[in-house]
Amino acid sequence: MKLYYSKGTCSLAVRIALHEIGIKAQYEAVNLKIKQTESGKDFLKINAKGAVPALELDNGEILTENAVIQQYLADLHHATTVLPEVGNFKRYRVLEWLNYVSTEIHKGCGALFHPKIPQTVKDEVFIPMLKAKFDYLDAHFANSPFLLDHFTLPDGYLFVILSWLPKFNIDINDWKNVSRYITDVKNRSSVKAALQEEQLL
Ligand SMILES: N[C@@H](CCC(=O)N[C@@H](CS)C(=O)NCC(=O)O)C(=O)O
Repeated sequence: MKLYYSKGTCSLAVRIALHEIGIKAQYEAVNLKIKQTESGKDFLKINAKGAVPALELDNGEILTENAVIQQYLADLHHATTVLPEVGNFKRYRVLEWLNYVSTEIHKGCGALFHPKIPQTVKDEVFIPMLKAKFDYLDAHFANSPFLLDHFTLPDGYLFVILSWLPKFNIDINDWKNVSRYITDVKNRSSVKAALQEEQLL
């Protein structure tokens, strides 16, 4: 299988999951601005949505959507530590967080990247909305080492999104428990390996 990725973007969450589960994969970088892969392919022919991550399976199928790719990988390899089996209620706790990270935290950052949204709107509307979510996470991490009681799929994903905060001049040290969580996740060997591969460490 091959992961189409772009350095430091949300596709890094899939790379972390691949390492955490222990799956060997190929990787091909995508230039998102021109929608071209490093081997010169038109990325829009691979994923018409133009976004990473996109996972190419050995049968040629392309699977997109971060939260779904991660579930597929865990299920395929029976990686029940990071995603419990169907029917186990703990699975739905993991999916509850995966959905929250995807729809609230990841997409909550979307407006901050938009070049046409004025900075004042970002400062007065979008950043406060995001900060309220960090308050929620901070309270959660006061009593929990990870999103759940051990590292599961959404932790790698949340870690990646939180790594973008300096770009928006948000200081994570304002949230002590989130800050501790980031350090703990960063120390995992799967996360270190993924960061090293993308030359982010
Ligand atoms: N719904 C997609 C969104 C993925 C996404 O937002 N990817 C960003 C990188 S973090 C991207 O490729 N943006 C380029 C674009 O959409 O043109 C998912 O959850 O995987």
